[in-house]
Amino acid sequence: MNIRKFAVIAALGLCTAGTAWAKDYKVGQIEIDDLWVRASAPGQSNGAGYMDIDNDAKAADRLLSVTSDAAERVELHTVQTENGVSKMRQVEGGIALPADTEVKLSPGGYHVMFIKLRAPFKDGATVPATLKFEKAGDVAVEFKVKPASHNPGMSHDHGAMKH
Ligand SMILES: [Cu+2]
Repeated sequence: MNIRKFAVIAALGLCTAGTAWAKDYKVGQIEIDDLWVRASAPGQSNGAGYMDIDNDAKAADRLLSVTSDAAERVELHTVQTENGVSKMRQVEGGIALPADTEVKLSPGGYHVMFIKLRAPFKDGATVPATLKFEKAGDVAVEFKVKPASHNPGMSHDHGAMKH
């Protein structure tokens, strides 16, 4: 095993360990796991949040919105690539959650956009928020702030994208 390969495996191991501490949430038949945001870089005024949403119900649901006192405004975004350029777009009408399906919000795809942070996200802190589902209702959650280097298997650098 060469050193680079070992480093990658070690990094993956750390991410897995982080996931194991994550608090899980449940509202109705919806389970939310591994909520995280990346620690803010100096001068960064926005932050992206990620999570896994598992809809165990036999009917589709929808993540309508996220609210949080940590930012002036919170939006649901997705990333679209046009002519080789990745751009973020607000998701109209929320994120669809098909029956019996897990939807992942992850770097390079769906994410929760915290706009104009009231204070920078600090490594190790938590960010309280409320998720609003169309059928399952509201649930209070906490996003865990992970180090700026945290990048679960994606080469896509969200932080470099323009709003
Ligand atoms: Cu965004």
